[in-house]
Amino acid sequence: MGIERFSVRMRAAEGTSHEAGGKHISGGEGLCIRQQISQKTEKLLHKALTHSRGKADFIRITIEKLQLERQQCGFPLATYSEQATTIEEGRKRVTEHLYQGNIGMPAIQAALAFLSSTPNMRGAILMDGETGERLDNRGQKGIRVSRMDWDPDFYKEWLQCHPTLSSPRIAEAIALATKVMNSKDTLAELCWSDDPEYTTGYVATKKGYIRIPHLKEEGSESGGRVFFIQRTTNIPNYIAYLEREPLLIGGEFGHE
Ligand code: WAQ
Ligand code: MG
Repeated sequence: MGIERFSVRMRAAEGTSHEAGGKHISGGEGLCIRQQISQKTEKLLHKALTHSRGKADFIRITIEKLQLERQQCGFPLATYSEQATTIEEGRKRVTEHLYQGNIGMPAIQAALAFLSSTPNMRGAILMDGETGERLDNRGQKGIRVSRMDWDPDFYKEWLQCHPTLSSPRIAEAIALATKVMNSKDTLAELCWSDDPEYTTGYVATKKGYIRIPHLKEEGSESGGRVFFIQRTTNIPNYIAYLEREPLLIGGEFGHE
């Protein structure tokens, strides 16, 4: 009758809370069994307290029990790594992959321009995959994808096949992109970090998770996530899926 997991999530801001206009520092989400709640919480707190974007003055941690169904377990996206040596080249790769993924040129340009000029987003924006029009009205809060994680044993097995990809940041990004691409409403995703030192980003399409280096200048705090969708998507349902529906990568059901 389903499997029990706890959703543990964190968001941190500098100055004051996000709601009161503080600067977004860091966020994180995970799923774990009851016995690992303290450990998971400690990891997220450490992430918030040692972040390159600044000093966290407000930290919110939420811990909540979930029951997962069989269909809420799944496999991660296939992963590819592209080469690029300059920002121009990196963004050219982005454009090619999104275009091959049926995203229109106006939307690709709008997404690149958005991520280049947005230093304080805490979630993702929804964009019309053809015209580039923003389709959510969440402002800087955006939409925070939540309640997804790797099963720890499955992750260890996966790492043996992907030894060069062993960082929590990459694991978190693949989990998020897998959940986003699991919705039939998502056409593609573009992401790069808002952390000043991390300039590799990715495109997720039906093909998989494609890592691309040099998507922004080192030192820039501009970054975020754009989910490309069809204009006809039922937005409230789509947001409810992203924010609330759990996804456990691997796990008891992943091995069947
Ligand atoms: N849901 C929606 N948007 C989010 C979430 C989330 N759970 N987490 C982060 N974002 C948005 C938000 O606007 C952040 O400012 C932005 O994404 C960047 O988040 O393969 O580290 O955690 O080498 O800084 C991708 C490449 C790294 C990894 C992305 O993003 C690789 C990264 P960060
Ligand atoms: Mg960040």
